Amino acid sequence: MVLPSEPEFEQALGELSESIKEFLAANPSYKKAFEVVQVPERVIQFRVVWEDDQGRTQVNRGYRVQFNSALGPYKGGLRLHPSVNLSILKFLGFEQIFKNALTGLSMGGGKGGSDFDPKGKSDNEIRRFCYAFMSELQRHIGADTDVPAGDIGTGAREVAYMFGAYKKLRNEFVGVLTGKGLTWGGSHIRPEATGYGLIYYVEHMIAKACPEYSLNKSETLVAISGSGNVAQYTALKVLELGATPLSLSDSKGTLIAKSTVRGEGFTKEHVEKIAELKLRGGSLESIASEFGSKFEYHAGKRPWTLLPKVHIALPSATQNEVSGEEADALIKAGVRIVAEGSNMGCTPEAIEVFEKSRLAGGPNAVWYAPGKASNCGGVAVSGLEMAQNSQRLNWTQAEVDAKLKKIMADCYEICLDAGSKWSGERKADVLPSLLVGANVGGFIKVADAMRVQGDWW
Ligand code: NDP
Ligand code: 8G0
Repeated sequence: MVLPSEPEFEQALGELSESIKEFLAANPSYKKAFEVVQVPERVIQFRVVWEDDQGRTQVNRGYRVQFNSALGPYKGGLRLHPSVNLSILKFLGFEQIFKNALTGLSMGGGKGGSDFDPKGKSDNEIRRFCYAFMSELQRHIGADTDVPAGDIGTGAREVAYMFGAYKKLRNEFVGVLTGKGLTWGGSHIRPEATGYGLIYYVEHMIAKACPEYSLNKSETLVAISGSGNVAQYTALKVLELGATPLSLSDSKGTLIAKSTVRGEGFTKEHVEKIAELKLRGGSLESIASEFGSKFEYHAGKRPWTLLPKVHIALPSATQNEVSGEEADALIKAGVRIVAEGSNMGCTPEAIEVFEKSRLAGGPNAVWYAPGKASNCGGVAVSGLEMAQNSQRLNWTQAEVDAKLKKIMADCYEICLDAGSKWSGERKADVLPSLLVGANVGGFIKVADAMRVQGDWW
């Protein structure tokens, strides 16, 4: 067996390839588009040298994958995490192309970052790293060329330092990054957008597949992984609507609510406490004891096997965070909806378990939504931030939220429609595949724009 040289990228490519099979069989000319779209337009790799607090030289690898610009300037976040490598950034950049297409906004796909680990670094070290990183990246990006943003390890503080560096180096105040502060070009709802958008998407899924699990009911039990930007705002929207979040996790372990009694999950105050902890770079383990006897901390575990009863599962930490066995455990716990807040949150084995359950149909079938559909709200509001920057004006919170809701509704409809057409013959009680729908829907849009621009023929 040949081992994959870019395992995460090959996984993402394999998923798309499998999903669009039926469409390609009926439309063979698009096979050429698939061959072309899997090669990035440009990959930039660079050295980042920065000074630590002891005055020592530190060096990291910096990257920007400019994957596809058929629909607009490259758009996608910057990940700062020791695991970052080209395989991970190519998978993220590749998924971003089709996700951005599903938002209906004018954005191409890209992703970047560095193997720099922000954990345990001082504020001054973060600032010096961000300046050093941007001193090279600045020559490759621009408001009409490539517009990066945050991602894992890159929050509001890092975006602000990078924006400041770009401005100094280029003498331009332009919308070259999204996720900016509200007073200097940022958009309302951008911090909330991925989590809120995920829940807006899930509301459509529930309405069609299992209205009995409305998020307005405290009996509806929601498992969430992660405790960063996406997980926090996902939990807050679940709470605002009235359902019960039962878990949050981080790279060290999981905190769960022990009771399945209605309403006895995490509260808004709990989530705010965790948000404050994460801003300081702390771990859930360090505050678990403050949550009292109704909560339980499990070191080294993810939430999926820990909960006896779950209706909705929302992986929101990182890629490949649900295994096949964990998917089985979720099904045993009664899960009906699985939607990714993270990118490629489910392993291929987990997806197979969920898709099999969907195909079996009936009252216990699971419905799975891939991240490129269910988490597109984040990049969508980044697109709205770009639009506001171009006009040099700011929309209100209510305006942005309404646009986000509309974008998630339209994205869901595209997925449902393409899924109905291209996910095989189905019995009346079998739902269309949102996996196929998202991949085919996004692919057609990108492939068509590439064809008329002369990228394939
Ligand atoms: P954050 O850095 O804010 O939070 C990441 C969370 O996931 C933290 O709880 C972190 O734990 C945990 N985590 C990160 N890496 C790992 C790992 N290798 N193993 C286990 N846990 C891990 O990132 P975001 O919330 O912004 O991103 C989460 C996911 O959502 C990512 O897949 C990202 O690409 C995706 N996404 C984000 C969007 C956004 O707008 N931010 C938009 C769309 C998708 P710890 O605190 O211990 O580090
Ligand atoms: O705003 C963005 O461009 C962005 C930031 C972080 C993650 C994502 C994503 O869609 O995965 C987009």
